[in-house]
Amino acid sequence: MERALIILKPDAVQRGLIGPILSRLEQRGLRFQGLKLIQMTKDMACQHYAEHEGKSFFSGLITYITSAPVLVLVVTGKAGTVELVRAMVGATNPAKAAPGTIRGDFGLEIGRNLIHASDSPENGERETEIFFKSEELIGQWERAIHIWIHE
Ligand code: IDP
Ligand code: MG
Repeated sequence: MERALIILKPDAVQRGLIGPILSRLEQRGLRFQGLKLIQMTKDMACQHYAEHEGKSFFSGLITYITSAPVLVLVVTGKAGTVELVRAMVGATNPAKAAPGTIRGDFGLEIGRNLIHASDSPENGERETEIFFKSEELIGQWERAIHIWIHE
């Protein structure tokens, strides 16, 4: 089992793109384990983006991600789920992201790239713990259409 932490960033929420982006994830067949709208605190943002501390874009990134509500969600699935979600999200810079990806279809600039997705199963676990208490995550459940998505 793998977990990916996904964030629909302030620009996605403000632009009314929660529905279209969640639809893509649902239609692909992914299973949501937890989902909520939050106002990210500076502490949460710094913890989440700790690896980027000291980079030129860091302070702008923290301002951006805390500037309006975000939707945080956890997607679970078999091995490879994290990589699959990253492929759906597309390259960091939307200007270079392939058409058909979320960033490639909805964005234009790196500083407004709409969505975050964990880049490894380890980060999926680490990032999930920043935003969700264990009781906020649904345990074992299967979508009714599971057998029509999985062999
Ligand atoms: P990722 O979100 O595709 O994993 P990272 O390199 O981990 O990309 O960067 C984290 C986030 O920091 C990006 O999604 C983007 O919001 C922001 N970011 C990265 N590079 C730049 C930049 O050069 N200018 C402005 N923002 C940036
Ligand atoms: Mg990253």
